Amino acid sequence: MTARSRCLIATFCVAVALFADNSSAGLIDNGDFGAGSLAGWNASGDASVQTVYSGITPTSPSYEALLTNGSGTHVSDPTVTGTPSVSPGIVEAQLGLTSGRLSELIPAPVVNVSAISQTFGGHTDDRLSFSWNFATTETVASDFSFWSLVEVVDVNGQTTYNERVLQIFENSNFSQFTRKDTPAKVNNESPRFEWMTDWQATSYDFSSDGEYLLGFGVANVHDYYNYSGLFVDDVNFGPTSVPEPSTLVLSAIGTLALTCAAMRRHWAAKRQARFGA
Ligand SMILES: [Ca+2]
Ligand SMILES: [Ca+2]
Repeated sequence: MTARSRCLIATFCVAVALFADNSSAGLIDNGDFGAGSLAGWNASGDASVQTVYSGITPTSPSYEALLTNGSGTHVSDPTVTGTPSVSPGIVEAQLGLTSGRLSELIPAPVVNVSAISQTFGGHTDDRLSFSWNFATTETVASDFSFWSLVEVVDVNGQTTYNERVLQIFENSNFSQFTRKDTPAKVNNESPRFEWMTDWQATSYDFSSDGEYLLGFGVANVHDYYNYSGLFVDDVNFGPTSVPEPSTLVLSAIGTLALTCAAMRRHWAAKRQARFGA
């Protein structure tokens, strides 16, 4: 093999390695909501993107998703967008969950829900990660926010949905997180929230390849009164261990240096053979 061939192969290998390390990143469409819309997501109910709301700013520029369980039927139950939240059955179908599953989760009767969802290809050993912030005005019922991950399997034209994750982030009793006073009425939005968990990070490592349906939602429990919201941002899917850019650069430089050294030896040998130097 000539030095030139080795050079070409080495360069190709470096290019493939660089590509492979990032090949599964970015499979979530508009995961940072940077499009300034819910493009790439299916939405039900009161779902929107915001630059700031109730003093809650995105974790990445320049937008965050906001879901509320408002239905617009009562003064304590407003919506942000004017589109009311929907019945739990609609969201359960959207997210590939069995009928009645959301009420089983709390457990208490869910009245209405808003949700966003997206289907993507999952890979073994890759990681899904995202940021969320549950905010509420509820003081009595256990309004809750949640996320779901369902594997979508097609067998002989028949689609089945296998629930992998259905997890409450937090409910309005704040069983996991301490209530925090929301920052002062920064923007005087209506509706605004009174308490929140602040931004939290969640991740999930995949153990099998497949098509997955990812969902985020917020639910009213027992009645329509006193709304809650779920902020979502930075939904990412990629390798669990991404090499540092500096590591990649050093690897590429090292490989190219070895190749160039081999080429120099090759040219020196040719010169020696031709001129006898
Ligand atoms: Ca963002
Ligand atoms: Ca409520």
